[in-house]
Parts: sequence; C-alpha cells; structure tokens
Amino acid sequence: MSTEKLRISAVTITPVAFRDPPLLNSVGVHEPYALRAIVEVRTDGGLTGLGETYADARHLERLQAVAEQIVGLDVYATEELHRRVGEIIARIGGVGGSGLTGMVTTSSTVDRVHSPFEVALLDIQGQACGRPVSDLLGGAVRAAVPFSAYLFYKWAGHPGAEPDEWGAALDPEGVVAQARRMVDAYGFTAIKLKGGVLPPEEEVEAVRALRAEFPDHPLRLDPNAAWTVPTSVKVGQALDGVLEYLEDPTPGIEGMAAVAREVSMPLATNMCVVAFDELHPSVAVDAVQVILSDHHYWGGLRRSKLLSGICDTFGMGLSMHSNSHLGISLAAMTHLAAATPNLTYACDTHWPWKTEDVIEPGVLAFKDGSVEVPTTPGLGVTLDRDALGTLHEQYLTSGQRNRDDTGYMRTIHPTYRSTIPRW
Ligand code: GKR
Ligand code: MG
Repeated sequence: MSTEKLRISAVTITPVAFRDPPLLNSVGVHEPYALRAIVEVRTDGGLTGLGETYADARHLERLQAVAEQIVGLDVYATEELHRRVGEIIARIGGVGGSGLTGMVTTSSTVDRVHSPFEVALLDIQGQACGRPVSDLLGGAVRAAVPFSAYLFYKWAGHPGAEPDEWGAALDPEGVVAQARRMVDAYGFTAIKLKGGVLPPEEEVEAVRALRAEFPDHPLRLDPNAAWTVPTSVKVGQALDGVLEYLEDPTPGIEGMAAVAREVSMPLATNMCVVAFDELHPSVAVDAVQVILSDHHYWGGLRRSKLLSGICDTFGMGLSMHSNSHLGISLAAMTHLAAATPNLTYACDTHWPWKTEDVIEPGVLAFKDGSVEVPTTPGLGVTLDRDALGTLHEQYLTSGQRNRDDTGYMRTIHPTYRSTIPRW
C-alpha cells in the first residue's frame, strides 16, 4: 500500500452566474442571475477535487488568497487547511461578502472560506482510495436522501422579460399550483414555503391551502425573521398542528426563545444559530429545537458532522438549509446527509429553480423526492468544462458581483425598504 503523500499542485477559482427566477423573500427578490464560485484543486498525481461556494466579490478575494497559500499541502491535512485559512482571514479581514446578503450575517468567515477547499480535498481523498465521500464521513446510513419542495412567492418573470416556465405565485392558489407542479415533477414528500413576503395572515392562508391540497406532507414556513415576537406567536398558534416546524419567525436568540415558549411546534433556524459560538447561548435558553445545517458556512462536511453531534447531545433536531446552488453543492449535501444519522428531516434545496449547471448531467436524479447517494469514488460528479466556460462568460457579462436582493428590488420599487422585522 502506498503511503506517499498526495500534495496540492494547483488551485483554480472560477466564478459563474446561472439564471435564477424572481423569487421573493423578506429582503427583496432574487436577481436575474445567482452567483457561485467553482473551486478546483489539483494534485501532482493528476487528481482533481471539486468544491462550490458563494461568489460575492470579497469572498472571491479570500478564496483566491487561500488558493495561493495551499499549494504543496497534503490533501489529508484538513486541520492544517483550517488553521491556514484562519491565519489568512486574520491577516486580510473577514467582514462582508457572505453571499447571503440580508439573511445570515454572523456565520464564521473562516468556516465559510474553509468549506469548498475541504470538500475538494475530500473529493480527492475519495478518488484516491476508490470510495465515495459518504464513506469518508462514516458511511451512508441511507441509500437516498430526501429533499423538500421549496416554494417561493414569485413574479411571473423578471421585469422586462418574458414570464418563466413557473409563472406567478402571489396568493394561496398560485402557491398550491406551484407546489402541485413541483411535487408531481420531483415526488417531494415534504414542503417548505418561503414567507416573509406578504402580510402574515395571507401566508397563514397559503399554508392552510397547502394542507388542504397535501394532507400528508409535512409543511414548514420560513419568513426569514420578518415578524415581531407577538406576530410570530400569533402565527405559530394559528398554525398549531399544521406545521412540522416554524423556521426563523423572528430575529435573534432571545426573540426565538420568547416565541418558543408560546407555540407548540419546534422552531428551526438558519439565521440565529449559524456558527459554533452561537450554540451555547441558544441551548441555554432553548431558543431553537431544530438547527438547519449548511456545510457552506458551518466549515465543510466534517465540521457539519461535528454540529450533528452537538445537536444530538443537546436533543436538538437537525435539518439542512440551502441557497441557490449547482450540482457540486448538491453532491456534497447528499453525501453529508447520507452519512448523518440524526439528519431526520427532508433537506432544503433550490434545485428545481435552476435551468443551468456546471456538472455533467445524470448523476443527481430525483426520484420520489430523494437523491440517490453517488457510490462512485469521491463526490461522484464530473465538471462539464464547456458549461463552466459558458457560465463563467455569463458571470463576466452579467455585471453582478454580489448578491443584492434588496438593491434589485429597489430598482423596480424605489421606495422598497428591507425592514426586519416588518410585521
Ligand atoms: O433563496 O431567497 C432565498 C432564501 O431566502 C435564502 O436566501 C435563505 O437563506 O433559503 C434560505 C432560508 O432557508 O432561509
Ligand atoms: Mg431559513
């Protein structure tokens, strides 16, 4: 058996832009393109590992700084990778460019920057030993990973453009029609509605309409902290027995704890607990009962496993958060979820909303709402170089350099203000 070290010989970061529909949320509306950065790590032995992350300008600068400092590193040395990323961020600064503008602002910059490199190194490790990444994380405990239908209020199309294939969803009928279409196409067995867009009573009506149409699907509502504590309590009590969990009704750990004391369903978050140092304060006041993990900001796949252990220890449930993403991310999410026994909720994904990708198609097919865990070595996905080139070109011509849902909304409705909480 070879004990030879596998060393990094080159790293490439490629920003890409892919078409995104006008999905509405509590801080504005998705721009015509979503941005991602594709990380390719090469070894001197000729292997290439892939990672995917945000592509906001400041984040890209940090990725590039790390890329230059890890040539020569052993691909098994992920702790040393994390240490070096920490050193680099301490030197060049860690504020701004989270890729989650207006949503998650307190995640750890070091963990965010570390993540795509760690995923790429695990991809290489898997290829080197001929095993899927899920095996490196402890082995898949499920052969397929369930995802949820992720519904959005949306306009029919971007202003000035033709309506997209989904059309508008601005009332309960539109939301139910969107859900029906998504469930029929993908077989999803759980449904999440992104709220925080319309007055809360209207969103309660939409959830009730979903319940009538899908009596057996677990339902979730996520207004991204758009409500005050009293409004959150009112909505939580109105939807007693209807929601599987209520996600981020109100801002902050104290606010969530106040809501949790008054409602029956579990509260979930990808906003008030997004980094390891926020776990203790949250546990101390029982602010949330479900954490939405996300390897893109929890520091990669192994640190997400660490989070799963902490949730298990403190009796908290575990689900998975997503942002607009491509196939490398979905592959990583699937391996992680497969190898995380206590991840018992269907994971979020924005997958149905995209029409373009950078990977060769075929590997990550949805069946009955689930993605089969790839069993080939590494992540199991292959970069389509032509597609990468096209989406990079699209990034260059798009003019978008940061995610800015609020700014885009204001180009359409100049008086729009992002106010959290709004109701
Ligand atoms: O894609 O607009 C969106 C979502 O609102 C996203 O930004 C959130 O981070 O999906 C996320 C969530 O669960 O809060
Ligand atoms: Mg959320």
